[in-house]
Amino acid sequence: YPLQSIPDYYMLDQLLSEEHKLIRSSVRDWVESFVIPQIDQAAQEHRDIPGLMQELGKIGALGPYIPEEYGGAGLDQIAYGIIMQELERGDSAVRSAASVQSSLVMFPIFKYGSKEQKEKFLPGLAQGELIGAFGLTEPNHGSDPSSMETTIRKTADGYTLNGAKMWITNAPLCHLAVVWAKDEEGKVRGVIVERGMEGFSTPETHNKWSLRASKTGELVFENVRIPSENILPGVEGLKGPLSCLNSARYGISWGVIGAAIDCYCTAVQYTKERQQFGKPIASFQLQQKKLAEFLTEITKAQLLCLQLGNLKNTETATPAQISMAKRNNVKMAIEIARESRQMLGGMGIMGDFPMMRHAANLESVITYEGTHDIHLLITGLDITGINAFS
Ligand code: TGC
Ligand code: FAD
Repeated sequence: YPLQSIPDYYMLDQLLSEEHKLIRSSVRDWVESFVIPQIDQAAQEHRDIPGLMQELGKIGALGPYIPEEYGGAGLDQIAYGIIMQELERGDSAVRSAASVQSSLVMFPIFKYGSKEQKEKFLPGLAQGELIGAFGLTEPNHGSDPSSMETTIRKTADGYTLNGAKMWITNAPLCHLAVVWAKDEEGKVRGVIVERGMEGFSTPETHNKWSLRASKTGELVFENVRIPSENILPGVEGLKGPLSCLNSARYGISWGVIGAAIDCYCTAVQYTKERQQFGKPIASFQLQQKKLAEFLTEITKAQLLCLQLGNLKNTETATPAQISMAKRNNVKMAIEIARESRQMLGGMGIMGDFPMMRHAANLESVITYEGTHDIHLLITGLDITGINAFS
């Protein structure tokens, strides 16, 4: 489909700066030239895209809102969101790579790290020369990270880390991982674990039917000796990892609009060209209903993100507002992916079209960064003041 057909039904461009539009067009061009030509094959072959992180670094997609002194681009939150949207129009795996690196690795090091940690890691992460991972989820504790079993214990000359993390994006590729573990007092601490530390391994998780162009794996710690300088000094407690999730969930809210746009634009073009019963299938009311609902939902999601971005820019967005946007927008995108796939008939299951890949990817997106149901319960808690989790 022509890029001019990407919808802006409510003329939201009027609310964007020239810089936002410039960033969007450069990331869009990069996705067209670098991601789209190879993404289907990478996903079919269940392998990552070679050199992806360095490429993301070159286009400024890693840590866009981290200040320039640490290698970031010093952009605002709306620019970050726009970048995520454009990347996920290509594939959720590409957005995942950028969101983990930006929100879950660079953000905690920038926000809670020492000056030395920032200087040591942030510039390499921003360039994509270093690949980071984020370890919160464990085999026995996903939605309930406060019950984590991974431990960090003080020793004579530093710390020892024991335990395991599961479902970790980029674990098999990472040079470092920001890992969350409990100390002797049961307080959650952030630890930077580096590749090569004895007792640290990262086995890959094979045979996924979702996010196939992204590497997922475990982080296993067997008496890993951690020097004191690798502990994040600026935060204690579950609010450390959960504050990183605020940033990543916000980015996902924007990102999935990109996946929905890719499905919508493909469906518009296909249904106008494909003829059945002597007419384009776009001329049938049932198909028009679907297209009209897709555009309505995409437009509503865009509005939600834009205002959430304004709130993020003034640091007034609440975690519950972010949960609402993540939950609403991922549901919107997964429904558009599934419905639009049907509109292509048999062709919809083929790799020549993006729907099946987006629909499968979005099964992970609706699960990670807090499941669909957990975000509903966060909203329920915000409304009632009553915690229904436990
Ligand atoms: P709770 O008692 O509510 O809170 C504990 C402490 O944390 C604070 N807090 C937050 N702080 C910042 N941001 C938030 N969103 C926060 N939510 C809570 C809270 O104020 C409290 O602070 P303090 O100072 O009083 O101690 O915690 P809880 O144990 O009841 O859990 C609440 C719940 C269920 C909402 C939370 O655990 C949760 O969000 N669970 C979902 C887990 C999750 O999202 N995991 C994601 C793993 S990372 C991932 O999926 C990456 S995929 C990336 C990719 O590939 O793109
Ligand atoms: P569970 O917590 O076991 O939940 C199973 C079901 O029970 C869900 O439907 C859930 O909604 C429901 N449920 C749980 N508790 C309640 C409740 N109180 N009330 C009602 N229903 C409930 N994690 C990381 O730390 N870092 C990463 O980089 C990362 N990347 C990921 C990449 C992929 C591809 C995937 C699939 C996951 C990734 N995750 C990562 C893990 C992800 O965050 C977890 O899978 C997610 O938080 C859910 O945890 P779980 O899988 O253990 O499911």
